Amino acid sequence: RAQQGFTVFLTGFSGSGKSTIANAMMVKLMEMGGRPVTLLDGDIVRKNLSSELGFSKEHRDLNILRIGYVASEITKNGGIAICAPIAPYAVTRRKVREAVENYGAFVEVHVATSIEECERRDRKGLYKLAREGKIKEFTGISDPYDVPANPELSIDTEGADVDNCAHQVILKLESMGLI
Ligand code: GGZ
Repeated sequence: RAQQGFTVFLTGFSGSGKSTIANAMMVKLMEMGGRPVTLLDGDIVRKNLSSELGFSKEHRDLNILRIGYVASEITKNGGIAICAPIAPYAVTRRKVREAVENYGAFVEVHVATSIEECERRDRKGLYKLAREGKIKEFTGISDPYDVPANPELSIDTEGADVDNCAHQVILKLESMGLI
């Protein structure tokens, strides 16, 4: 019997390491062969599916529900979807979980880098702009983030390198019987 599809949904602050971990996982899963792997990264989606949207609660929710719809279609067809948006609202993440679980497994991964560490790194200079009020409604600074209450996995990136973080997700997928 063909293996079921599944969605890995990484959530966390800007600069938490979601994209980096998603890319490393993508490489590992593709090396294993078999099912196609589709990456739905925050910035890819915002450029190609959600280019008209901003960062109000309504627009973030729309963005996440679109990602969830695409992930559920991929899952339905037996593929692997890796999503990596901030997805700050628990209710919206739950809706995506429900959509995906109609067809396969939903693996929520909290990339739990603290806001202090993300701001200290400030790789793109966005936190500085948010502090200066030049970016409004910035997640963790001037906009909310609901910490996941029951993720399948929570990753502490402060004591582990990218490869190790991606490996933790792979081990979780193995323990769930998904790969
Ligand atoms: C949060 C923002 C904002 C605001 C622009 N708040 O580090 P980045 O740049 O590449 O990741 C952030 C990205 C967040 O988009 P998402 O689609 O993942 O967000 S959501 O899930 O909430 O829809 C950041 C950039 O967009 N960015 N303004 N105000 N991040």
